[in-house]
Order: sequence, then structure tokens, then C-alpha cells
Amino acid sequence: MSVGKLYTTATQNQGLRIRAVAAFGGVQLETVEGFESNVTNKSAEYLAKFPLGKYPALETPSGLHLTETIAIARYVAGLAKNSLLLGSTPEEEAQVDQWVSFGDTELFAPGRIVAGLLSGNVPYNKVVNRYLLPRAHRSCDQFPRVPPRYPHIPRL
Ligand SMILES: N[C@@H](CCC(=O)N[C@@H](CS)C(=O)NCC(=O)O)C(=O)O
Repeated sequence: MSVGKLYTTATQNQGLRIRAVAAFGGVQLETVEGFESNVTNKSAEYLAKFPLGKYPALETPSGLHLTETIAIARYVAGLAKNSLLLGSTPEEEAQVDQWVSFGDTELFAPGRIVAGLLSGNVPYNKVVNRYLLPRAHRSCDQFPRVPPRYPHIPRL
């Protein structure tokens, strides 16, 4: 039985993170058909459930309305009994939190802004780019299995 409906698009990275947790943990999660970015999440019906109009968002059969990727992913991981996704000792739990926080604030946040600046989705700003790009690279370098350099992103 599905644990809830996830509002996201097919490619939204935050939604993919939650769906990956569900897949890894063997948790059944529906995705809402026909979700349209900045249309569905701005509708009155959606805003009544999720007042910030942000997605991903989860609606459970019990009426829980949850936003924020980390909170939803943690909730889904918590339903995956014996998956050890959240760790099984205080030390492991802290390490899970460490990497979740690192991924969101040290890797994703600067990477997202740099990607916006370089793709033209955000008006280019050299000072911001020079500040964030080395931080994004440094964070990528933390992952032995992630290519440490992205050749298509110029280093400054
Ligand atoms: N802090 C949120 C950020 C989610 C987010 O930025 N969602 C974007 C789509 S990628 C959104 O809802 N945009 C619509 C808006 O901001 O009104 C999370 O981690 O889930």
C-alpha cells in the first residue's frame, strides 16, 4: 500500500532524492500524475494543503501534509523498517545527518546557484560565481565516487 502521494515533476532533483529513498527502502510511494511546475503548486487546492506553494510535497492517507525534501525523505526512510537508512546507533544517525546536511547546504546550495549563473537562468554575477564555484568544487571533491572535476564547468 502506498504511504502517500508525492507532488513533484519527473526530473526535479529533490523529488528524485525522495523517490530514491523510497525505492531503496522498498516503500511504495505514488507520484501525482500531471503535476505541473508553478501551475499545480500555485492552485488554491494545493495552497490550502501546502501554503508556501513549494514542492516536493507529501500527502499521506492519514492527512499529513509535509514539505521540505529532507523532512519527507526522513519520513519515508523511517517507514522502511530494517533498511538502516537512518542508521542504527547514535553515531550512525549523526553521520546520516552529517551527509544529508552536507549534501543540501554545502553541495546542492552553491552548486544550484553556480549552475543558474552559468546557464543564464540567473543574471550572471562574477563576484558570486567566484565565491561559490570553488566551494562547490571543494564539496564535490569530498565524494570519491563522484567525478571530482566537472570539465564543462570552468575553474576560476
Ligand atoms: N527547501 C525546499 C526547496 C524546494 C524548492 O526549491 N522547490 C522549488 C522547485 S525546484 C519550488 O517549489 N519552487 C516554487 C516556488 O518557490 O514558488 C526543499 O528542500 O524541498
